[in-house]
Amino acid sequence: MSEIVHRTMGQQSGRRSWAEPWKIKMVEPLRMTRREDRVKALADAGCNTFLLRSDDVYIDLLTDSGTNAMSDRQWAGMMLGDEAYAGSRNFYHLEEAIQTWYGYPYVVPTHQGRGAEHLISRAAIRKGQYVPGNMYFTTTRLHQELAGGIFVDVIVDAAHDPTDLSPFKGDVDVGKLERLIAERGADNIAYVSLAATVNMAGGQPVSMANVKTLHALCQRHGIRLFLDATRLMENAFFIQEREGGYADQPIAAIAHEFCSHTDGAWMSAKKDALVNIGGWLAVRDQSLFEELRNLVVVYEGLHTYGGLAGRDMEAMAIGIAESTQDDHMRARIGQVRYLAELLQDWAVPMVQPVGGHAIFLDARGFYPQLAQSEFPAQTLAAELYLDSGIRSMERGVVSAGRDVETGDHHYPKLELTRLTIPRRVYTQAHMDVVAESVKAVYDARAEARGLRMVYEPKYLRFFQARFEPLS
Ligand code: P70
Repeated sequence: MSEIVHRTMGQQSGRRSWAEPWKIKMVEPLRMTRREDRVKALADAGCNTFLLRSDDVYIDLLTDSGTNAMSDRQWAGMMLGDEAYAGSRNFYHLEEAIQTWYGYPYVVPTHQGRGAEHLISRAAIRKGQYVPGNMYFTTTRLHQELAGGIFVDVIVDAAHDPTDLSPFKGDVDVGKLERLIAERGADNIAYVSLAATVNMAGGQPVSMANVKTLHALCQRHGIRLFLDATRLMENAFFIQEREGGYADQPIAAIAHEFCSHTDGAWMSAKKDALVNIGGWLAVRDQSLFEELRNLVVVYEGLHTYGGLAGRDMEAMAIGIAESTQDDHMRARIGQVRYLAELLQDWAVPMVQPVGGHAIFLDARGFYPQLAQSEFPAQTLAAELYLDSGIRSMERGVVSAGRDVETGDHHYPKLELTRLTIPRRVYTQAHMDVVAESVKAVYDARAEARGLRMVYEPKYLRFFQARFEPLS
């Protein structure tokens, strides 16, 4: 971890060019569709991109979750799966990878992120306790609420403003957290739930200074600080780029230091860790670990596989190490920025600064004529699909769900449509196609009419809700 930051061929010679640090060994054909097919597919899907068949999608930017291309080393690791029910050697590789790169001593594998969220929420929340966090995430908040917790958003105000250019819009507003502690009492705070980066804010990072301050504050009050490390390596890239004193430190060292200021973490390994399935939970406290290890056998599987195959754990262990490489991360975030720059040239409204995993289009900026109850971001996702078969995801009022007390919609300030970039999957030419399609939809913005919801499931409604166009 002490190696110096790796320079690209272009940087070594003072040139501007750079390229992906890999070449392609296997390809998967894409399917083109015609507009009339897309009209039908979208109607069958109730205008919800989660309900489309992937065969009807051309470029799939629904999510960066589980959609990564694995490396040759990861595929080789898949062949080394030790599918023993208990004590698989792949679990010990995974445990060692998490101890090495994240620095937590006690590890529990889970089938994916929400499996880990379920366990930590059950183990660490008493009914009626508050759970402050830097903006909600859908599954995180749901598990906190199902465990009897009350989520409180303590992110900086800048995070709610898509035009604010602050470099660390994922930071917790320490004043907000202090006020919550003073009002409710430290004993009524279950833990602080810190995500790095912050998905719903647009993939915005948390600074090292902020996590240090939070840790000191939490320690003074005897409150634990748990990290959602789903995209922590991306967060570390932003610290290297933007925070004083970190420019010459490798991402691996920055991420490790970040974790050292927390009491534990969970991860959806389907993102940073470059696999198609997997997750984990890791803590420093032995008695909490014992409780989590006990719970995992009830809900996920034995504590040495947690719902995963041995081969999945091996691929994850290798993927974690690959995710810490500076040249990998530069290319990953470089591709997101390439797309952003094309769109900025056309003044397409989006969250600024651009985050790590996606472009978040500002649907209010596209469709000022639509009320938030007419689902502008869902409308934009539908229009993009109709234009070119590109699949994106709503991150606005539909995702925010309803207030558990009043039953009303939550009306989030951010009404966004996410173009999420899978890791190592698409090329620069695909990004050109996406940019032109977004521009075409932006140019036709005055014609959009909005949607009404005709079916709404009880939990995480955005996954399965159905809509019809307003005429
Ligand atoms: C996405 C995915 C998953 C996720 C996350 C953070 C910061 C936990 C999880 C849960 C998948 C998704 C999930 C809910 C709604 C839409 C999409 N994010 N923490 O696409 O992990 O999915 O493995 O259970 O981003 O952003 P998992």
